[in-house]
Amino acid sequence: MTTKTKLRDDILRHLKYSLGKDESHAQITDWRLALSYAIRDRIVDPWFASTRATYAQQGKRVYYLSMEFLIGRLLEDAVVNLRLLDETSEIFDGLGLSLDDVLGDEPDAALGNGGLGRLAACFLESLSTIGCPAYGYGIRYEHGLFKQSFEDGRQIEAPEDWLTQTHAWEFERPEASFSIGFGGTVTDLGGKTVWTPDEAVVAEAFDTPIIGWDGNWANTLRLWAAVPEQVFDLDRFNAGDYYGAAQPENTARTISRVLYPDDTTEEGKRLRLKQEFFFTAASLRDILRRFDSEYDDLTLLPQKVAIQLNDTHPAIAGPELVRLLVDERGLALEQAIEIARGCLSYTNHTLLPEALERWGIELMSDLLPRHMQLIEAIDKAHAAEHPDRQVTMTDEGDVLMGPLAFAMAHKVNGVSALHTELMKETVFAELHRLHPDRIVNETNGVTPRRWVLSANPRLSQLITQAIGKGWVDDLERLKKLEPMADDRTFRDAYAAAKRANKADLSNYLGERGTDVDPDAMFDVQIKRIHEYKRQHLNILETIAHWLEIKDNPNADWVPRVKIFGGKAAPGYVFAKEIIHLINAVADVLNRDPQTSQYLKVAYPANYNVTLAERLIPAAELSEQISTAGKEASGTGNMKFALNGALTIGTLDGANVEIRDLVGADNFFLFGMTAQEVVERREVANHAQKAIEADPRLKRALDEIRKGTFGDSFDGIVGNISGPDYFLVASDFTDFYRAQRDVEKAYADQDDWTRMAVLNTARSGWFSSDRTIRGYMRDIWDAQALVAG
Ligand code: F58
Repeated sequence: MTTKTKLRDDILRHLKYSLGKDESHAQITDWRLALSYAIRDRIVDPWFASTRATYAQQGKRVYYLSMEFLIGRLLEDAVVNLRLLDETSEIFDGLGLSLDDVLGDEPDAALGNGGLGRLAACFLESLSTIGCPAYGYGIRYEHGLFKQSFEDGRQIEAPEDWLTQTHAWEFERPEASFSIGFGGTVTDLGGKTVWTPDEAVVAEAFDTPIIGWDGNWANTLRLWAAVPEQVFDLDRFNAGDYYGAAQPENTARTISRVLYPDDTTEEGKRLRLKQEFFFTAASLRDILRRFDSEYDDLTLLPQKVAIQLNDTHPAIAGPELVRLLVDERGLALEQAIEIARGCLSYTNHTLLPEALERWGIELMSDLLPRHMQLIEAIDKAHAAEHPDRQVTMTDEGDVLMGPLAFAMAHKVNGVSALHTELMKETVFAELHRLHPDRIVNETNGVTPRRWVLSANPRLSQLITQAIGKGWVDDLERLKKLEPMADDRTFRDAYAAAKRANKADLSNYLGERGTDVDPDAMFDVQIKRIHEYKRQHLNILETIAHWLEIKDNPNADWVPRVKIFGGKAAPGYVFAKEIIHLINAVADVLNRDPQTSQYLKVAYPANYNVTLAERLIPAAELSEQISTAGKEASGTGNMKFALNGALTIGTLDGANVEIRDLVGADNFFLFGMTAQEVVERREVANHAQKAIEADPRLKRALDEIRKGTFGDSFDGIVGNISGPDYFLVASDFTDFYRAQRDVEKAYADQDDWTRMAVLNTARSGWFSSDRTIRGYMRDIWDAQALVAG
């Protein structure tokens, strides 16, 4: 039987026997689930083989602890990695259905906010592609990141409900469950410390296999759901208290109910800390259980177990692992700290002071009394080792999770070269002085399977025709495309692929109410809405440019579509005002008969992984315009460069490395450096000075102020003209200049394509396979295995 016939039979069998549907009654969701089960069946054997190989070879396991895994849709990924895309597509053609419709039916699993969560998802896929034995550990949120819509241009949030549909990929593991305690008291029983929590919930495991490229290896994403210890209080129910009877269930389930949309809100701090401890504690117990099944010497732990903390959200792992080793296994404190540190390492993703986690000592002592004691003990041990130290793990009534994570990790990494250097100079300056070998850099990467091969089939086909298929798991082979930048035929084919992607996107945007010309330049800024990412700089420049066109509507302007995508944290008022402004500007510009042929603004709602997969292949200009020193790395910037968009950007995060690799001539640089940013802030009235020096900027601000866009947007205008911490005004003039350089370059379409080809050819280093190999070598000391 051919691969295709067998797959077709399996799909039909699942439709009938797993879903209880016949072909004539099957809905698109039934087909999608039938395909998912048939594909999942093909993952199980390599999955088991991977586990067997790990046990047989006693390999070191990597555990990636993350509050977020922004995995998006999984079906296409699995089909592509099993190399079954053509067969699957033919099968559905034969059934009179479109595979795109079937794949498009899958909910986008948004168990993350942005870059940090998406990075974790790319890492899981790369770990499997490489064959590094690994588990991802996180929370099985019932509701992922909120759904965004716009009403009168303003963001409206609605709950996300991906789990209301059958989630085809997971296996429930009721046998793998742990009771996780909170609160209570700590007592000393004859020299033995005993923590007696006064509340407990059960962490129940759900496993999703993640298959690597070519289907050779699969790792597990294990997500914990919170369930009550006692499902139901029968006594209360019988006494007529029906609501109260369900209370234990409600209280427990709250812990895994929602993903925190950000940390800008004060409320729910206690719940957030509970979530962090819940999944961290369950994961550590699971890790030790697995270790115990193979080894009986705890000193081997650092040789066999690497635990990566994705930001400080799981940083309670330090004290919790020490607690497990001291209180439950009887190790001495010093030895426990040493073993824990040998296993743990920590990735920092931000230098923004407001995003560095701190927990009130009162809250910590109340919720995790034993851990608070151990944090103090860890702090004391650190002080004893370094008597001259200033840094402490607590400050002004708070526990500082950054220093705690640092102290309990054998390696601490930043996510781009610049960010890592700034970590050493700023937030971790003193800890770096005390531990000069601890901080290392691992520049982020993205998986080429999702972000090129699946998302951009036209480009992928062209690349494969030109250099063979090997690039998919050896992305630096894209270098071989470099000479083709000078080959007219190749450039034409490359430009045709981009044009077709743009046509697809313009249909998509048209169906959502914004008609755009597929021959205009597609200029894209997609990411969370944040002041430091400066979407307001971008829209301000758009207004200034619009006014310029209006002054001279018959000139030869380069047509452009400004595309925005992104969500604002529900409690982040300023970011929401930015969204409102962008939509208000879109409203005016798109209807302006004088200018709309040259300049349009599109802001499709509910930006998510799936929408990114649509936008990036069609983009020609990638906006990476954060205030220098603020964006730790960025990963969208890498996806754009690989897909042949040219970057307009500041020297921030990984932009620096992108520019170094693609070449300064193929990158539109503007703005102050991180150092200049710091100096500029010291200049009195810097914003006013910048505004006075640039009539275009002044005019754009006046235009907003006078109500052209409906509202006067006092918050934004007032901020840019006043404190302007993120230096929108001071970077405006150079940004405007760089945008005009972009237009000049775009006017020569053929040369633009040449630069785009060079961007693709020179960005192979940004594969997350390279990043993961870096972690394996520098941090985990882990080896890839081969499944038998
Ligand atoms: C991002 N952080 C960085 N945090 O901003 C970005 O530069 C980097 O490329 C990426 O991590 C991966 O290293 C980020 O996404 C969050 O989403 C926080 C999660 C917890 C709540 C606050 C936001």
